[in-house]
This record gives sequence, structure tokens and C-alpha cells, in this order.
Amino acid sequence: MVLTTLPLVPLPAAVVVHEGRMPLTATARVHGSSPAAGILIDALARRGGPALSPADAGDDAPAPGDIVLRTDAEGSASEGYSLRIGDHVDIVGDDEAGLFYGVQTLLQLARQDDDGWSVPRTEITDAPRFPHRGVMLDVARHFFDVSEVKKFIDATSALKFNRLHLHLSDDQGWRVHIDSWPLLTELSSTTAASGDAGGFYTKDDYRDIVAYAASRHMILIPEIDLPGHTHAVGVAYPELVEAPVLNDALVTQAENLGQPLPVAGESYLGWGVGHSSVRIREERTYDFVRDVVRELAEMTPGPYIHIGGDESLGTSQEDFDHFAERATQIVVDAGKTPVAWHEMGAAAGIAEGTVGQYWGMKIPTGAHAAEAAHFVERGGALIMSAADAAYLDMKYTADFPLGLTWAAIIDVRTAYEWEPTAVLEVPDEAILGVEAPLWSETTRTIDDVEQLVFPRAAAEAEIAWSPKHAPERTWESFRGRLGTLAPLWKAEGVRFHPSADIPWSDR
Ligand code: TNX
Repeated sequence: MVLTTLPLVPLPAAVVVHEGRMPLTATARVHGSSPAAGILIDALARRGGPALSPADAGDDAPAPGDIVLRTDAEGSASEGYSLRIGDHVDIVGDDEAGLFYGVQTLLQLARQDDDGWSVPRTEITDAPRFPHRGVMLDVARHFFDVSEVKKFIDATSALKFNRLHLHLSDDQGWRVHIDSWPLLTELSSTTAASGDAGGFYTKDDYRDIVAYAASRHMILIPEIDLPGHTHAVGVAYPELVEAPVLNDALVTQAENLGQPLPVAGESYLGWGVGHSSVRIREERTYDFVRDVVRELAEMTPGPYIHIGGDESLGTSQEDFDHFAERATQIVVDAGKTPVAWHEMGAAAGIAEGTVGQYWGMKIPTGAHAAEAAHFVERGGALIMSAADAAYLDMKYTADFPLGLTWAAIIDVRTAYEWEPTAVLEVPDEAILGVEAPLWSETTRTIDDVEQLVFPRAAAEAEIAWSPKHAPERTWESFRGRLGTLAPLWKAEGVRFHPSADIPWSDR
């Protein structure tokens, strides 16, 4: 028995490597009725690997080289799996999600060399460290259509992410149809940042994304950003939104980038933040929030609705807190758990159980740590998105053509080397997990998105999934393992950034 590094990201909880490899050939049959079987067969074919076929129904006697997929309800850790490769492959999921993750691990293990396709003989027992392993896609600054979102789901679920947070509204556009307020999409969806074309999801589109995500074991978390980031709401319904309140940073940035300033009632195409707010002291605003939350809740099977809360820079603290308390309660009344950016933790009476999303720095500044801690004091929990580590929209290097720099320049190593339980002074159990956001001001196409997301999302996936302490939870081990993902990404047409600090492999 030898212990060596397998080409796996995220690193599994426990691995024993045996000598030798098991050939993968086109005579192999995949046993079991799980949908994961089709996912395995199709993905291997896209790699140019052997064309596996499903075993006959009821045939549960694996021949050498076959692959057996099954779930075992006795399994303890949810989403976990075991994978044994001897003269055949056995993957046992604790549940269907675990089986899906076991298949993703097998796909990473499958390699082609001069002797053909094979997998190493090994025993893996695996389960996630955190229940919440998220990625966020901002479809408001730039819009990405259903097929692009599905491709994003494929590539991120393959890294064992299980939450897809869609940022569905912002100053630049409103991206999901709401029957009771139809002008949102009719008037406020056609444009995007920098004057690019917009778009929106019909309710059927949205349900299609939800179902596709579920088939890859991802829960969709829809976000409607409130009370700020609502300029687009005012283009459709001027009576709901205050006149823009400019701040110095916004004016300077607009000058530097040659971007227009926001004008009430007109589409906003710049990147400035903090200038908009719904009318917090008007009851009509809460009719609006209630309707939007209800319609979203009706088509969202997952437990969460995110109501934003970031960067309300032109709003008094008193008004902001008032809004935070009412809006989180509206989500609770709709039967969902509210999620909010950490600023909403400033409100003393935020609804109990609200989940906070921390987007401050690894070393917190200002009131951010206290705001985040208040969610825990109110019986909620925290998702960690430290901006100077987990923000996928920051540049890799100062001269990288895409991305922003306000939080940090984040190379792959910086994305990898941070610990989500070490940022705030809250009990470890209060940390639900990690989320890596992709804000889309600078990404005009899904290709642009992918270059910022990959490979750094793989670093966040390992932080969210893998044990905190393990001999191979090191940058040196990670960069070697990360390099082995290149042929998988190429086969899927994922446009990753071939960062120079990673030894990328060909096959
Ligand atoms: C801050 S992070 C924002 C977004 C921007 C992002 C750009 C957060 C909750 N708000 O409005 O898109 O910076 O990095």
C-alpha cells in the first residue's frame, strides 16, 4: 500500500492508494438506476474516453472493469460517498448527492496514457466539511441566458459546489419575471452594464434553471437586492424609488471610467454603487417586496431567499434598519429563510434565523464583524465570502484584462490560503460554509466569466469541502492537483485562466 497524491480537487476526506490501475474500456457496464450513471457515461464520452454502456436492469453482478453505482441509506454523513477501485469500481453514495460526487471523483481519476484509459486502484471515503458550498453569478450587471447558466452549473457542481446564488436584480437591470409587477421585466431588463444587451428569465426559464440545478444537486438561492441597488426598479415603477443620491466615490469613478451618472427613471449603464434606494417609509414598497418574495418563493423549492442589503450608502441607518427588519420578516412570512449581506446585521430586530453573508475582508474592518456576529446572536448563521480571498471578480494580476481591484488582487494562491472560521469571532458551528461570488460589471460574455471563475473556484471548493487539516491541504499539493483539471475543463469547453503558477497537464 502506498500513499500518493491523486489528481483530485477538492481533496477527499480519506484516501488509500493501492498499487496498479484498472483499465477503463468500452466493454465496461455501469450498474445501477441512478441518474448519475448517465452523467458519468456522457462526461467520459465528451473527454474522448471509452463509450461505457448501462448494464441491463437488475444485472447486479459486476464483471471486472464494470462500475457499480448505488446509494446506501444507512450512510451517516449526508452528501458523502465511498469509492473503491479494485478489479471493478464500487461507488456507494450516502444519498443521491453523494453518489453524484463519487462520480465526479471517478471522472477526475480517469486518465488516458499510452496504454489507454484507466483509473488508479484506491479506496476513498469522503464527505464535505461544510454544508454550504456556494457560487454566485451576477446576472444583473450582465445577463447570462439559461444555457449559459446550465453550463456554469455543470462546471461548478463538478467541483462539489451545492449552492447557486443568482443575483437577479441590481441598478442596471431586473432579470426575472414577476407577474404582479410586469413592468420590471418589460421596461428594466433590456439593458446591461456598459450599454450591453440585457435579458430576463421567464418563470419557465427560472423553473428550468431550478430543475437543472437540482439534477446536479445544487440549491438555487435567488437574490433580489434591496433596499439599495434598485435603480432599475425605478425605471419601471418610479413611485417606488428615491431620487439618486450620489457619493464621492461614485462621482470620481464615473469620471475615471467615463461613465454617466445615474438619472432617475432612465436606464443606468455605469458601475457605480450606493446611489439608489426604494422608498422605505412608503407602504407601497412593502406591497412590492411582499409580492416579489411571494412569487419567488412559489417557484423556489430551496429554503432561502436572499434580499440583498449591501451598500445602501444614501440611506440613513435608522431607515435602513427599519427596512431590514421588515424585509427579513416578509421572507419568514413567505415560509423561507432570509439571507442578507452582512450590513443587515446592523438592525437590532432582524428576523430570527436570518443567514448573513459576510463580504468584508479576511481581517474585518469597521463594523463588519459586529454586523455579521449579530446574525448569530439572532439565531442565524453565516456564509463566508471574504472579499480579498473569495471574490471571483477581482483581477488575478494587476494587468489582467478582466475584473476589478477594490478588494485585492487575488492570485490562485491567495484564493486558496484563507480559513473561513478564522475571520470572525463566532463559534465554528455558526459558519454554514463558503460562497464565491462573481460580479459581472466587467464580464460581457460567459467566456469572460469562466476566465475569472476558473481556476479560483476550485480553490474555494477545496476550502468548502475538504478537511481543514490534512497533509495535502497545502498550496504545493493543491497546485499540482489543480493542474490535472485542465483536460477536464478543455473537454467541457470551460475557458479557464491558465495561470502561470499552476503546472497544467495535457491529459
Ligand atoms: C460590491 S459585494 C458589491 C457589488 C459589486 C462588487 C464588485 C457586494 C455585496 N456588493 O455591488 O458588484 O462589490 O466587486
